[in-house]
Amino acid sequence: MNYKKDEVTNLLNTKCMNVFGCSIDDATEKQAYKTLCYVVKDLLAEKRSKFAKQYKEKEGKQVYYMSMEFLVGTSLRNNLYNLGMESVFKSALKQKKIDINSLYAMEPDAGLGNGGLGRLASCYMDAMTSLGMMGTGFSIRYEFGIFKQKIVDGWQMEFPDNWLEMGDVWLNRREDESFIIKFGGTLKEEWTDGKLKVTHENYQPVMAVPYDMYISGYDTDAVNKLVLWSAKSPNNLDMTAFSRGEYVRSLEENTMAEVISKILYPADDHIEGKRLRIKQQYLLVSASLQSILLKHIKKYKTLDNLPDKVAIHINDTHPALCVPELTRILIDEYGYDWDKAWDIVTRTLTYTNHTVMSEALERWPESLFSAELPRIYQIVLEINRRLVQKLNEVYPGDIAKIEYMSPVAHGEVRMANLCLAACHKVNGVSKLHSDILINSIFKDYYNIEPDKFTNVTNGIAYRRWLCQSNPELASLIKNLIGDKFVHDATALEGLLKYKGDKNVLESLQKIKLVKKQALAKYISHANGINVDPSSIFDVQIKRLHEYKRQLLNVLQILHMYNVIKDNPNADITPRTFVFAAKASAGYMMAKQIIRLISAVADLVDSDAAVRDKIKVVFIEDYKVSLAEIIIPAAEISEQISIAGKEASGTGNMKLMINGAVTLGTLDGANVEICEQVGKDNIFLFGMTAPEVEELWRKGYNPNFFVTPELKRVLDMLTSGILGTRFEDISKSLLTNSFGTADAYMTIADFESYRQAQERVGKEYLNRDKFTDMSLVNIAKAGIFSADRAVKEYADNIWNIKL
Ligand code: 26W
Repeated sequence: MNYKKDEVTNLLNTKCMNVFGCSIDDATEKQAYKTLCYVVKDLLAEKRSKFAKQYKEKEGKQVYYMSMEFLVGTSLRNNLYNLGMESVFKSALKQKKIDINSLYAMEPDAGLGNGGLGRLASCYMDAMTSLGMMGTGFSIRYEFGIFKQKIVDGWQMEFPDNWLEMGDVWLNRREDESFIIKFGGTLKEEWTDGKLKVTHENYQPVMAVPYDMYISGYDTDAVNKLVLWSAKSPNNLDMTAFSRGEYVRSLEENTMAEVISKILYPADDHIEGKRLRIKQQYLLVSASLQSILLKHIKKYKTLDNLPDKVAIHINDTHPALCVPELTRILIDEYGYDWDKAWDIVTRTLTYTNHTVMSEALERWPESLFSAELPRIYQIVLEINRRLVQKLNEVYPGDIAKIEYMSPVAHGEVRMANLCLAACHKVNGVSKLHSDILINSIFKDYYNIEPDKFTNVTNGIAYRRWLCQSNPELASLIKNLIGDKFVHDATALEGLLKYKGDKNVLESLQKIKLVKKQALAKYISHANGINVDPSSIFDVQIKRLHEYKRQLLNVLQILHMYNVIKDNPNADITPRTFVFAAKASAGYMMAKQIIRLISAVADLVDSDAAVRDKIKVVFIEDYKVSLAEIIIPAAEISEQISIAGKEASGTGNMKLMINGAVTLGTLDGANVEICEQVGKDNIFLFGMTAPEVEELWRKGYNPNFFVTPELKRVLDMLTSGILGTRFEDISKSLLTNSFGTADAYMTIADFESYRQAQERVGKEYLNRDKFTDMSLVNIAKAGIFSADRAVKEYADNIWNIKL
């Protein structure tokens, strides 16, 4: 958009006057921040209305992306950047003596997600918009997003994230577009004219009120919407109770309804079979589908062509209720018969799987499911009945297999099987992950319908992660190869011709140093620790989970500690180990590992012989905006999950494009990172996925893999670090009474990891060679752009022409 400085100043003044009754000169900082956001929102609204009009005339196919999570992070800088208006706003504000950076700093992260899955959804909204697609995200307006984390004496403490106070500036409430969602109740069945009619009675109605958030894209006419549903009681007060003087009881029902959208479930990678969670899922699904179908009917007067005009995407199984709910609406509300309804359902829905961890595959007890969603339950049973009938023809008599594939079995409703039964396309999120899906957990479905399955390797909104978070690097790249890469990330390959170019390597080193200094400043402020910007910055930043093996990292640090203690002159390249990770609140082992990291941080710091060589920092409250500070400063990207468990990873891609070299296993997208950069530009270690499988088959006893160095480290856990013992951890690694010790093979991979870390230390000493590796990583990161990923979804999954 083309605005001059004075016009921007006018917009700011008028808005400030309208909302706060003062000019921008007299506004408080908070008022200035809100004014700026409102002005940007208005610009987006204007663009949106043009885009929507254009689109309406075209009658193209559109995507609805259903996800319980969107980890949006901050929007202000992103929107200004995307509109190409950052500098004009900056100078307009500067004239008013307002530093735009201090306004940026006031924006809370919209933390409406846990980790990888939620952030991916946000990156894809950005890419859809940048590609000019009509794509709408649907989720929940959690009043409290992912909790705030503080570390107190090594323990994680959780605090509520009241993001709406400053974050609601981006939301537009649309009360008039609300829908009623029905929970509980009973079903009445009647035969009329030879047709069975089911009526849902005595249900508790909850109103779903949408809040729209505009999503901008880079250099595009498109503006998309993220629609966040909020639960509201349909009747404000129970007047009978109120008139009897029972004020509190009259409010009770409101509170019960409104609690549905209060809080994001903070569990990543494990299910909690909670009633409230299924209500959240149904609220999202039912409200979104009602809204999609109403719009469609208004436009086309029929739902027969729904699959030609609409793709509805199920982001992991959390919105899997789309399957029975869409069926229900078509049958109960629009009068379709089963076969026709099912045909529409299957041709409209698609599904992405994001994890193979069995504890994360959603299952609901039938009793809870049927009590909360009686009509939906009935439909699920019918889907199941028809499927089992079909499977009996394909696998006659193979009861075990049919049971394994069934959406309903053993007293549970299994959401992944529901998606597999109904969706016409199913994908994994990296080559390795998609292979594992078809060769193992979804094998039986693959055997009947191989064409249903595909892969789309994840991608990132690299303009946020490179151009916005690391403008210094982006501008160097522009000087070297021009700005084509801002539209087309594969143009980064142009950098390869600067391999070995002394000047370029020096510039890269200078920029890295600047970003390391910035992170050092943050750490000194947040942790009160001074870290040395000339040491290697080695980072592991992601949710805390045993399979991601933060523990492997700490054990190796303890080993380094021992080496230095034995020989203070040992040849160790100074290193700063940075961790940032939230543990799900009830995950005790994860919390113990955080404690261990903190204890090791204290241990190395307390020792004069060690502290100049290694530093360990745990930065609290990991979130999108913090990642934007850490990632540009990183030199080593720790991607050390046990092979076969990390579906893809996306932090690995963000770190790569900022020049960090991966130290990792051949897991998830690391495999493809390795393919891109070649074995010389990545530090690989550990067992491969088939080797892991083979070791489980043979029987794994970690005790056979304990080297003397590792034994010494494990003994430290047992005897205590600065007085704290970590026996839970060492026991979980070694006590093999039921063959369950070390479920993530930390011990089996330790020696290989130790050696890889030794290589890192040595290779870093040749700075130019290391920087060359870094350059190759940046140059080869283009393929991991979300633009590429979304194009593949459009081509292979949604059947949308761009
Ligand atoms: C129901 C509890 C629950 C909550 C979240 C189960 C599972 C999840 C997600 C599937 C976990 C998740 O975020 N998975 C991550 O998805 C990323 C995007 O595809 C991948 O890059 C990560 O490898 C994967 O762990």
